[in-house]
Amino acid sequence: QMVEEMQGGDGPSAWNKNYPVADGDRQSPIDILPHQARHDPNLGPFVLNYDRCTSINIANNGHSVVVEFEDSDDRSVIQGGPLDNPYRLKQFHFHWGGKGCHGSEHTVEGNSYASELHLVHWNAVKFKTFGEAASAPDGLAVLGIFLEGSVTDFKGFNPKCLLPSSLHYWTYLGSLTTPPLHESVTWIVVKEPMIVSEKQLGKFRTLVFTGEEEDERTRMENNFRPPQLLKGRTVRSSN
Ligand code: BO1
Ligand code: ZN
Repeated sequence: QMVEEMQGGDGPSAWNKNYPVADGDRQSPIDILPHQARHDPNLGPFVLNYDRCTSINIANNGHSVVVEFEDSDDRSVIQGGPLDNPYRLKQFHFHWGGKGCHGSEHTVEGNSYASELHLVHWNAVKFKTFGEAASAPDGLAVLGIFLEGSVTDFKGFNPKCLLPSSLHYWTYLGSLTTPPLHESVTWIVVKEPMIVSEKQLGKFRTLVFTGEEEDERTRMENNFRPPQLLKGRTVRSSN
């Protein structure tokens, strides 16, 4: 891909050099084929308890914009769905592209959305720290929400409507989508996208990469990994 050549070949296709698990058996993201997803009547709804959540800070971490949460107790958790116990909210961040229609990590039948929100949770029932959970097969649960850019008018738009009205989802066993790419994530990808304006997506694209020398001064865009091989995994559907 041209983007990578311009970034000096240290992008997703070069990650297997330092992180062999990049070619592993449960990597993320994936292309979701709805017709091949298995309907599982045992998959109940997932429940978000974010009522008393305490955000700590918001940062440009060099790769995305990240909001971190206090995670010393179980006050903000996701539970139910494919999960055996509550997972604590640690942070959320976004992936986006440089053009209207690309930017999500997961794709649906080969189609991208403009952006993807990741709410990252860890299994504090089984593990002592996020770091410990992050490399365990059942350590993390990431909730993925697609953001779709719209060309329609948004005057008088009530932000409450940004929550998708339906929380039906696909779920599969996968990985972190950036190094260290640990295969520790139960992915829960919500089917219905949220609508955001092009102006909001434009705000993302005003951010600037930091850290890697080649990335300096380049606008933060296309910070998504392309879909990886399914390698026999089953994607389950909540409805
Ligand atoms: S993602 O949701 O699969 N895109 C994803 C990818 C990488 C991380 C998290 C989520 N990385 C981890 C870092 C930790 C850091 C943690 C929380 O994020 O490996 O060092 O503490 O910010
Ligand atoms: Zn992510």
